[in-house]
Amino acid sequence: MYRDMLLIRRFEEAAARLYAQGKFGGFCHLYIGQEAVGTGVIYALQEKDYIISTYRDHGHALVRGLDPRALMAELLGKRTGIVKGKGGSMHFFDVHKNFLGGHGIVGGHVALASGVGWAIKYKKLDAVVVAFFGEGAANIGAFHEGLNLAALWKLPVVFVCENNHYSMGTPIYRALSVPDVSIRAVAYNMERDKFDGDDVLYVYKRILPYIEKARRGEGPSLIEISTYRFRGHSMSDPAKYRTPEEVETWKRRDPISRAQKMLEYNGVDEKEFARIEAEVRNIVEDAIRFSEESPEPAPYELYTDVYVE
Ligand SMILES: Cc1ncc(C[n+]2csc(CCOP(=O)(O)OP(=O)(O)O)c2C)c(N)n1
Repeated sequence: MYRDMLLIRRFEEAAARLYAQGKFGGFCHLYIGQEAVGTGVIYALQEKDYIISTYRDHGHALVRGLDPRALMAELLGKRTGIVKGKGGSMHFFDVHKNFLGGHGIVGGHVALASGVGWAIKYKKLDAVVVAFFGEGAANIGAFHEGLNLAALWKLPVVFVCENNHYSMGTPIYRALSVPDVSIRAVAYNMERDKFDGDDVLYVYKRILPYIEKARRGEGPSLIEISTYRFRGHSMSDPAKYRTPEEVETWKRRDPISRAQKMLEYNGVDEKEFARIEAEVRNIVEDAIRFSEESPEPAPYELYTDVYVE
C-alpha cells in the first residue's frame, strides 16, 4: 500500500513537471494528498470488481494496476497511451482491468455506476462496483438518480465520496445545503458511513464490510471519506482561495508520511524505504522515457474508435 501511494505521488509529480514544461496540455487534475483513500478502498476490492472514477483518476488507475507506461503515454497524447492518446489525463480506461474510466462530467458517472451494478446483477456476476466522486458531485441530478435506483434494486455498488472540501474553488459551506454528504443516503434507505481518509489501513478496514455487504447482494452504501488535495483543482489553478495555514495543517496529516511512520514503528528500516523509493522512481522514469519515445497517433486515428463496431 505504501509503495502504491508513493507511486501515485511520484507519477503525479512527474506529470506536473511535464505539464509545466509544455509536454502536454488540456486538463490535468492531481490526486496528491488523497492517496490513502483510493489505495485503501481499491485494496479492499478483488480483481473481478469494477472501478469507475472522475477526471481525478491517475491514483485510482495506478492502484488498480494499469500500466504506468501506458498511463504516462496517455498524458502525452501518444499512440501507446492507455486509450491510444485520445483521452488524456481525465479519461484513463482499461476494460481488461475492469477500470471503467476516467469521466469528465461531474457526477454523470455515478449513474453509470448503477448501470454497471445492474449489469453485474443481471448477469449474476460475483462482483461489485466502486464509484469514486467528489463532494461537488453530490449536488448533481445523476447522483440522486443513481443512488435511488441502486437502493431500489439492491445493486452491488459502493458509492465513495472523496470529500476534499472544495469543488474547484468553492468550499463546502458555499455549495452544500447539508454539509454532510453521507446523510443523503438516508433519503434512499441506504447504509452510510463517514470517516477520515489519511490512514490507508484504516480506510481499508472501514470500507471492507460495505464491499462485502454489496457482494452478498445486500445492497449499496454511501461512504464519505474526508481528505484534502495539496495542489490546486487542476494544473491551471493557483489555489488562492485557501490560506497557507490551512494547507499546512492538512500536509501535517500527509497519508504517505503517516504510513511511513507506522511502518517505521513496525521495524521497516531506512534501507527498505530507499529501496521502495528507487523502485518507484525507476518505474516513473521508465514511463517517461517510453512516452517520449512513443509515436503520435496517426492522422487516420481521428476516425477510429468513434462508434462501436
Ligand atoms: C456537470 C459538470 N458541471 C461542471 C463541471 C466543471 N467542473 C469540473 S470539476 C468541478 C468541481 C467538482 O468538485 P468535486 O466533485 O468536489 O471533485 P474534486 O475536484 O474536488 O475532486 C466542476 C464544477 C463539469 N466538469 N461537469
